[in-house]
Amino acid sequence: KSRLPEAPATRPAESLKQDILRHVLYSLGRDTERPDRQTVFRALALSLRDRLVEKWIASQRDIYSRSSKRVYYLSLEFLPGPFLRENLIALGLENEAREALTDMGFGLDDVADEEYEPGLGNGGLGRLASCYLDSMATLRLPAYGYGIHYAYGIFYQLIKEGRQVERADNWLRGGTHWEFERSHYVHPVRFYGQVREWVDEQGRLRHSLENATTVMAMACDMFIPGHKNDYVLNMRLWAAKTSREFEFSFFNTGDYIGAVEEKIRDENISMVLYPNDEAPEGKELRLKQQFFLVSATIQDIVRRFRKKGIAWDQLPRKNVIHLNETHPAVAIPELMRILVDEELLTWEEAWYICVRTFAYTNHTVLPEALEVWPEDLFRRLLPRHLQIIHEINRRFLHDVRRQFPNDPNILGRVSLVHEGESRWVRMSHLAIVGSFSVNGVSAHHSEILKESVFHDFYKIFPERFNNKTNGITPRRWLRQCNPTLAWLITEHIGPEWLTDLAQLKKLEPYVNSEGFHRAWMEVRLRNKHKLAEYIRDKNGITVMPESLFDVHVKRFHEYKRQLLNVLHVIALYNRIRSSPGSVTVPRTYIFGGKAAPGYYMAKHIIRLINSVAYTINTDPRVGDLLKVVFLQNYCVTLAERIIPATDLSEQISTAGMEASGTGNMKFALNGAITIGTHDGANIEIMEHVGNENLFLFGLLSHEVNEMRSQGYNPRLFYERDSELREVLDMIAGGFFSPSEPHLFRDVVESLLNHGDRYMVLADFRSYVYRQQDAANAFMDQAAWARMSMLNTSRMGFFSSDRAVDEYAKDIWGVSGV
Ligand code: 26Q
Repeated sequence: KSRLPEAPATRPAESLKQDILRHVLYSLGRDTERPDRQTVFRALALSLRDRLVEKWIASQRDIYSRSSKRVYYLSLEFLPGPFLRENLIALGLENEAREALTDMGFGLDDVADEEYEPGLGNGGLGRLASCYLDSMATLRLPAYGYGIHYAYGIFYQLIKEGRQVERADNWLRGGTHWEFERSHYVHPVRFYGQVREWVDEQGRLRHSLENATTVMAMACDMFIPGHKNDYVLNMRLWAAKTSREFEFSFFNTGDYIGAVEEKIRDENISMVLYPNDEAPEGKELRLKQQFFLVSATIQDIVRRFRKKGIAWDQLPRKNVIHLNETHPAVAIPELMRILVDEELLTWEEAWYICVRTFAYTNHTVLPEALEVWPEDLFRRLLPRHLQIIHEINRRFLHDVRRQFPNDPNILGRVSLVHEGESRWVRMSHLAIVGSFSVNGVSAHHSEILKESVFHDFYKIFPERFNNKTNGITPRRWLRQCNPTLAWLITEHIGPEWLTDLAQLKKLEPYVNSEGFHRAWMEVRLRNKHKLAEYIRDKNGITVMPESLFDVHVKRFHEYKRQLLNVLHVIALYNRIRSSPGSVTVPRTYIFGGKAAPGYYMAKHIIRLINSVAYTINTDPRVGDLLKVVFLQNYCVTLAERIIPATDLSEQISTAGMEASGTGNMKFALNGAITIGTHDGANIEIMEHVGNENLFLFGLLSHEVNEMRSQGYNPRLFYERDSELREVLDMIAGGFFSPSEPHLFRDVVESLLNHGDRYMVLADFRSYVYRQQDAANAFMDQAAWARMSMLNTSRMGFFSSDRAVDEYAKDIWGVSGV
């Protein structure tokens, strides 16, 4: 076994500085005399990549030599956020980097601000995947993240005249410094074409794809270090490359420009991340992306497995493939195709292997978010896969018929193909039938899956259903984004909480210590000062750091009910105007989040918030009592600024609709108090921090269902509640859009005349009451401080280390190397 190069014997800070200068000159081709900040950032990143790749090679050798069972985490999205500080902390090089940079005349914070984050995800689902990679690395699991190397990530959001404007997110423009592009390392991905059926010499019926289009998938690797454990995982992202450059015939066609056009068409596959979450867009290119990820990844998995030289039936003993939502579910027929068509296993042998290899996590219960594809499109793009899905379905329905002879209707309900006027492939049904494990992401959500969304499947496969409540990594979401609070904690209980978050419990004895109180609140106030500065900088609005920072940041969606929040803001505004003195707690409202570019109502609500903000912020009667701020382009980097400065965390989805939420956990971990509904992980947060340390309100999910089935009438709430009525009348009457009085009429219509699908009006009054409770609590700063500390100290359960450990033990059957 060859030796890895030894680290030089000089001091770490000095050797880091030498590396930075070496990269400035030899990798970036710049003068070492006066490098600019961006150059220094990139050279530092390259210096860290050197250290990461060494540890990665060593980690891979460990996995290989132990012949460990591997975990493959497949996700169409990863949202890692900026890497610099994370990697410095994980490698234990923060102080060294600070020293090296100071030596060169730079501050670490300024240099870190040069980083532009890869936005290769929409929101919760992509961020969860990145938290889990962090924990898999920290737990030393033999794991690999697989995704797509989109050239353009989630759009950059500008707010112009109150409206969302989308700009391309060309995150690669400055070159890449964290990844290795492996241009020699490519897999062919084949789609379109026709299935040819033939009989081979042994008389077997064979299937192959003729006239397929081939695109190459090139690996780009990024490194994910564990926390100070010398272990490094990789996230392998596939970039599409034309296959034509790999063919000599390219030069013989004569149609040079035409061939280049085809190259562009091929490389389009990994061009852009689809910006819709929760309401998928059924575009051909999206299905192509999904298959592109799947095909390249399965080839990688099979290649590694083949090297072992063991029988195919050992595949599930040595590998588990985790499907992050149904987006990569076509992996199931793809593995079947390889085993049956190429490796010539029988159907039964192949299926036995598949169902023991795949596990599926569901992240949503919204009916419009369940992924389906028109059968015709499927047949055109992936003809052999559709045949395989039909065969899976035929056998599955045969078994179901035998299991439920007296319930013929169940067949239509569970079929992998919906048969109505048009035929649709149901990806969730495929994922459930082809996996040994199906999990939800909070206790509440997992119950809903069993009771309603997938009730039939629960009857058929009860043993497959389980819960894995989401978690977040405390390295990024406390240590890195809130270093002063992290330091205060470590000072009192030591640093073990970083890898064992349950240790935060040890803070509890200090909740009665006055000194700790003061220190805690000083740190929080300093964070609020910094955010206030940022707000002044970006939005030109002056906010009071001492005011209650009430924060609602997440993707814009009607079910997340940013609208409910703004209705309450307007109600407060009216109270201030009509009876000065009735509102005593000054508040700063902070909103942030992107709307899918084609989601009319979500964009309209963004516009409403900005109009309300303008009206309130410029009304002299309001003064410091109320400020409303919309921060543009909410992303991981911005979340890291906002969360440590938040007092009140808004988690107010309609009960039964937010699968889990993870923002809720990030806020509570940093000492914010939650105002929220009985939904997703809010319920478990309440169970851990105690009902007296957060503000829950509103209908329960079964009450939402009952109210709906009894015929919910939002108008009743409008008529009975004069404060609500005034608010809605103002919006509809153009109070916030004087030059366009009808501008926001649609918003009010959706509530009053289109059924208020998300029960905003039904929950309004209890929200207003709970907000008053929150304001009253904030007036007693000592009591608030206590609540804040208790939130942090009781959040141990919500570490992604706990979540990933549960996945490892209960689903994957793997342990650390
Ligand atoms: C699907 C097909 C075509 C185009 C887009 C999509 C698509 C993309 C993203 C569908 C859904 C998503 C994202 C879903 C998501 O982020 N769900 C969130 O997952 C979190 C992690 O489990 C939960 O905490 C949130 O409650 C859930 O909303």
